[in-house]
Amino acid sequence: MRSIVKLFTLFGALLTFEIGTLSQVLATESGQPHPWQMGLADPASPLMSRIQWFHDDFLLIIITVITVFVLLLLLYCMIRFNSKANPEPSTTSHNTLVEVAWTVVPILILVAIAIPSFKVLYFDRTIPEADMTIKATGNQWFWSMEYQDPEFNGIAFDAIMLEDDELKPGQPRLLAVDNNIVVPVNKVVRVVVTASDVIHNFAMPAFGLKMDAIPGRLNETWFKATRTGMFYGQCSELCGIRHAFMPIGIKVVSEEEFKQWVVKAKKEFAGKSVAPSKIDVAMTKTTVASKN
Ligand SMILES: [Cu+2]
Repeated sequence: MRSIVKLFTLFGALLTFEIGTLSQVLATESGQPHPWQMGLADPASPLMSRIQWFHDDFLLIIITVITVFVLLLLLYCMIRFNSKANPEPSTTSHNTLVEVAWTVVPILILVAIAIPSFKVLYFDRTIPEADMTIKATGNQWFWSMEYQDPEFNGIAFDAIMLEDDELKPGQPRLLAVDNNIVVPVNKVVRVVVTASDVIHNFAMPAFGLKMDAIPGRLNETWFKATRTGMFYGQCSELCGIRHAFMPIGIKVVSEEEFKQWVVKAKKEFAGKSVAPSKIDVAMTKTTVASKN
């Protein structure tokens, strides 16, 4: 089913001669949305793989079968029972067998959907023993990240969206940030999510993450990145004027590269909390945005 979604995307790209899109679709699976994308993000965690199976290979088939069945039923009724084909309609008003069937069959379908649905939810909510913990705090309008384990000496930084003139080649507009979360591949990362002002939401489609960041409350989620690369997410809770401009970048690297990054990051970020200057930057940008 996944390949069908991809085929549709390719077809859409061909129709509009979007060669760039074509190459992107054919290119290696990316950690960011691309033009003409249909369907979910390419999974990069065990949770997202399960979510994708549930949606693409299970729900989509059930939905298609039901839709086609109802369409055929409608067409049959329109042709077989219109006033020309059936001038003297039957006066039947009840049929016990049909009524029991159209009650019981949907119940069975819902139960069949509920079982794998709960399985996915259970998998999501059962946080395995974590290799490391990162705290993400949503602020209007940027994220503050903290590496919580003692071996990181309190690496902490803010992640602020890059403006158009700050983008380096290859960095996506409105998604790239100045400081990415860096994590090792195939390690369980617990993410503790909270907010300092209003409700935000820590969302990372390729990992299947979407967790509300609520002031005064600690929410927990987790991911295990199954491949290296750059992954992008966004705040997914309307949180104010610059809600659309507080993306999240997660860079998944090999164990070795991660160790090197930690050495560097300790020098740059250790023991720092939210820098007031950066809050000012975000606020200034807001003023500019509201003036425009
Ligand atoms: Cu937000």
